[in-house]
Amino acid sequence: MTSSALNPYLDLDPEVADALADGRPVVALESTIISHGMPWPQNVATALAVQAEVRAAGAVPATIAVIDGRLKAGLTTDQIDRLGRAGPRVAKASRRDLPFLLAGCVAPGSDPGLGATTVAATMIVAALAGIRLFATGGIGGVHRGAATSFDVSADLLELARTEVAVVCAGVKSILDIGLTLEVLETHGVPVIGYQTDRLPAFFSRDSGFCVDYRLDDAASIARVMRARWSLGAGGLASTWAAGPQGGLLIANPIPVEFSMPSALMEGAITAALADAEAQGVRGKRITPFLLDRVNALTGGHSLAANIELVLNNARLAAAVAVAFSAQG
Ligand code: PSU
Ligand code: MN
Repeated sequence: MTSSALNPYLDLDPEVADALADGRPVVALESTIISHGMPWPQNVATALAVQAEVRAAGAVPATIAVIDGRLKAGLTTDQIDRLGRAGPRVAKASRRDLPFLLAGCVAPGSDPGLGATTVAATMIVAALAGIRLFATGGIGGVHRGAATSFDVSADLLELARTEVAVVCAGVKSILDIGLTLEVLETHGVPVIGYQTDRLPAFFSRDSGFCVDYRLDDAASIARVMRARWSLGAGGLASTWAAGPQGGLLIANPIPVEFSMPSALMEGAITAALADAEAQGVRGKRITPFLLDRVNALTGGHSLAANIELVLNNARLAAAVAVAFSAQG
């Protein structure tokens, strides 16, 4: 690990540091999906396979987490194994949790020093490191019933402020997809459909909602990223648009051969939501709870689909990172 001059709490893996210094493509990967999004041992196998997929597509993977109280961009296989085996004992770390973990505080019921970064926290660390592309499965969003629960994921606010492009498989219908799109619009976050006019819904290729723009190739997405981030550069624009421009959401539909019937998933999601309600699950526990219940209720079929869509997103993120570097 190379302690980074960029931030006193950040360690860059040497391979990641070299690639960034040379302007070569790097793709950030999150770790909540490892500790809280999938069961062991599939979580570790998937995390390693996703890294391999990024490499095969010509970019360097940088899996992000908090290890022993340090922000890491690029993990060893042993560190990924630790995050996977400890599972829910790893603190789920979003924006608000990072300061505690870095200051050595231990969350109740959690292993000391370890943090599995959500989309929001992974974006923060990627931006600190200078990584522009990030591949995940699904983002957090506006929960169903948010009108009374106020449960809106910090992922959406991070997309509004941090300059990282996030490749996902759309928005999972454990969330209110329409309200999630409204919040993204309010905060000026571009939503791109890769080779589709429709926002995908994670396990299925069509949520019934449209995206802002359909783009059919990686180079076009990279050009939109450059244009977005040029708007914060100052000059005349500084009176109204200077400063960080926020991220972009790139929605990549699950390959058709792995997609799941919406009706089947909808049944499992409705049952999972009812279980959460009955057990009074709220706050940061609700997303991992729902993911776990949906997996259990679909007999592992959804896990297989989840793995495939993450691999697919890693490939697209790497292709966009390659195009982005080539345009630099
Ligand atoms: N949705 C998934 N899989 C996941 C997550 C969401 O299909 O693993 C994780 C991501 O790390 C995301 C986080 O950033 O859950 C959102 O949590 P919350 O809703 O508490 O913000
Ligand atoms: Mn929440």
